Amino acid sequence: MVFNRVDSMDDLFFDNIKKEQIGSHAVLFRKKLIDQEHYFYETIQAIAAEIPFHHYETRGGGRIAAAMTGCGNISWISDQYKGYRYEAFNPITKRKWPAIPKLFFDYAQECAAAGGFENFIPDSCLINRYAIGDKMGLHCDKDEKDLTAPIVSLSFGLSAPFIWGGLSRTDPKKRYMLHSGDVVVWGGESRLVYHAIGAVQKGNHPIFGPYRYNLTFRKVY
Ligand code: MD3
Ligand code: FE
Repeated sequence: MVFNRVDSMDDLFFDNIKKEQIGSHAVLFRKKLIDQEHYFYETIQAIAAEIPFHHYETRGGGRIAAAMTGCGNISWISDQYKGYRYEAFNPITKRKWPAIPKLFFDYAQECAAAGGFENFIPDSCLINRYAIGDKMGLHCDKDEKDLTAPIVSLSFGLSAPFIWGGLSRTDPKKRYMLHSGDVVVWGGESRLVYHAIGAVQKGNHPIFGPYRYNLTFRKVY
């Protein structure tokens, strides 16, 4: 009998998708959505046609490198006066965000379940677009009312290092490269970990061009 060698008992092939346990309640699925790249590209562009990608400002006037749009009942915004928060109306167009497309919802729910969180009902999807060299500083996401729900993160296009620490800002960090089609699910004890994105790598992706896109599905209420 032949056994496949695995580097650790946490590295398994599940439905041919490599699954790495990167934290107590954080799992990374390599290339899980690689066959859906075209669908995600087209649908992101359709959402951006309604609510254009925008560079929000942090409180005090700093500029966030990633350009953002979103969908769902509420989505994430920020401005120099009140800082970041979730809002039902987009401040640029003064319109409601587009609904989460049915397939977005289904993929997010399927990914959450694969990560051990059944029946995930996201009400918000933040879409971040990074140009080459853009970063996102160390932070944790704690403004969602329901911290028992996981966050599902989908990456597309150019690659970037994902930096992931602990519950305290100064805890030691680990680094994982995230590539197009990779999915990460965070919940439980890993829900409030500090994380960051290092400089997006140079390149020109055949579908996504000179950008990295990240979608985070959240249950805010
Ligand atoms: C771990 N986005 O939008 S996704 C964010 O790639 C954000 O654009 C990064 O951090 C990006 O807030 C990283 C991975 C991620 C997202 C939310 C998390 C990891 C998380 C919330 C809790 C723990
Ligand atoms: Fe985050």
